[in-house]
Amino acid sequence: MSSLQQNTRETGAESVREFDAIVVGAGFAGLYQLLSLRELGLSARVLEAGDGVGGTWYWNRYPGARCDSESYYYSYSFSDELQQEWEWTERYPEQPEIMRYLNYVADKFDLRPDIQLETRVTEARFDEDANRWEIRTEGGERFFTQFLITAVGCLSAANVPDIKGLESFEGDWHHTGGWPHEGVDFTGKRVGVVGTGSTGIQAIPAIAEQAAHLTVFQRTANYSVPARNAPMDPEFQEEVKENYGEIRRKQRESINGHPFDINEQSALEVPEEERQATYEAAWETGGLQFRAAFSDLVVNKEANDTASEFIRDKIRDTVEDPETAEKLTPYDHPFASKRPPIDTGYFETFNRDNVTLVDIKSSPIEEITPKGIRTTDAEYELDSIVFATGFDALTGPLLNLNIRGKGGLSLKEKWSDGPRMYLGLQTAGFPNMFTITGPGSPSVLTNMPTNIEQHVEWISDCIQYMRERGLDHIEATVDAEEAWVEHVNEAADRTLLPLAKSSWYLGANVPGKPRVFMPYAGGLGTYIQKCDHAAAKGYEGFDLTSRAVAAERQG
Ligand code: N01
Repeated sequence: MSSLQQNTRETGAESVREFDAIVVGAGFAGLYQLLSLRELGLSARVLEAGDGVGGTWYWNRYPGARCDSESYYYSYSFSDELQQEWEWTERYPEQPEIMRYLNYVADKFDLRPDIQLETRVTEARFDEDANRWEIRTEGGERFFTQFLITAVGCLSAANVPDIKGLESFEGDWHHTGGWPHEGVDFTGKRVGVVGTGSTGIQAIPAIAEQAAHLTVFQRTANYSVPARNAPMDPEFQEEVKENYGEIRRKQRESINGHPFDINEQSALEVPEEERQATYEAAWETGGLQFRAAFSDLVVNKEANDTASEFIRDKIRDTVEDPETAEKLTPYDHPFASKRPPIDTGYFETFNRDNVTLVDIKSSPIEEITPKGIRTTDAEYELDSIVFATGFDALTGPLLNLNIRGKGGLSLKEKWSDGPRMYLGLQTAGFPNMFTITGPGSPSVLTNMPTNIEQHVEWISDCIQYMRERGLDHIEATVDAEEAWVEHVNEAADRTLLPLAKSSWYLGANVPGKPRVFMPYAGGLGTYIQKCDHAAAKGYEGFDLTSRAVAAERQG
């Protein structure tokens, strides 16, 4: 019998369900959190808006969607059996392969009975008297739970730009983060793609191959490094499996959750010839480890300039039309100060006869007309528009849950000047609520499954600690939160990341969003040590109490 059946009671027309823990979201985070809570003996339920598991990967099924971390480490490490038996087919897994993997995990660990699909959470409210959360869904269901764990992902609230006239467009339009499951056939169509972040850079080459004509509307030119995707070499896969212990250790001790080695030399301490040879070798290897070519590319502007200029030269060498090449060349931010995209034939795509680049920084979009997109320069007739315009990152998915904590304070009010969390795990005033990879944790600056696993295990250990001691209430203190927010800012300021003024790390892509650097840039290894240290000191920075004992003392 599943915990749903065990904990359901019907009250008139309404069904009210009680659980020890409710997890919102059935992606990498939600699936593992469910398993981990079950192992503690808690009754837990996952509420998921989609009609399948997969989270961000469930929604992002646009053409060309592929992971930018390598398959052998963009995966769970918690089960050696799982990592030994699963066979990856490519260096970077394509979206359908990740979906197969997550569905396999859901079946292998028999998670489905405790996952409720097509259930969108619309409200969560902390009831102080009862010391529990009440959760409401779009379908009118109510749930009560001691612990609320959000596993909603960092990049799951689509940012569809508010452009005048969109509703008048006679063709079809889609945001990449909510792609139709049946796919979209662009054969013979005139397609416009707005946005050249990681998503646009993946989608543009794939759409160009199908469409009659593709017009790319670029606001900010971006750096990109070739992915060099290839079928998985069976020998390499075997070697990885034999060495998983060491690979996972390296990931957890690393800066970004990737197991590759960072060159210990500064880009500035080697002669020009050697520096260029190092970049050439890294370019040939491809992938996110281009950042590891030298030790100081994300912390020293002068060192970074050498990498940025190397990539600019590659763009000029690749793109045949000098005017198009110039438009595609980024000058406004240092390489890797925004999440660096990796690509398969992105710059080469602009050499195709059926592709046009429109610079909407110099000629902004004025409106969408029934026939297409009109900029200050011209009207571009289109049959389809693809918005690869990113997400209301990190905070958006949490604020969409309409969460209210103590005293009825809403998370929206509390975060009106930007997110405030302690360790990215809890926010003061919202007891017994944990966030997996929340603002203030390394999250999007890392290989996500690594940070997710660490968070899930930390949360489960904390709940276990509380249960063993008869504690039922945990809340980050305001002092710990303040100190952590300050530390997050200092950590960002030690890097070049805040220099990218149009970055979604800063919330700059969403009009009206507070400009606050959201993820923790101090490195995953350091971050894990800080989380472990807090736990070892009896959850330092958190108030842990038993409500019954507290009430007795008061009475
Ligand atoms: O979103 P983005 P994304 N008018 O915000 C432009 C992860 N990811 O979906 O830079 C016109 O980076 C915007 O322009 P600007 C990865 O972490 C992972 O591409 O704001 N243009 C930009 O060009 C990534 O970083 C994988 O000036 C507008 C683009 O749209 C994150 O998701 C794959 C606009 C948005 O770029 C987000 O990437 C894909 C407007 N009103 C993504 N608003 C993997 O491989 C925005 N833009 C795992």
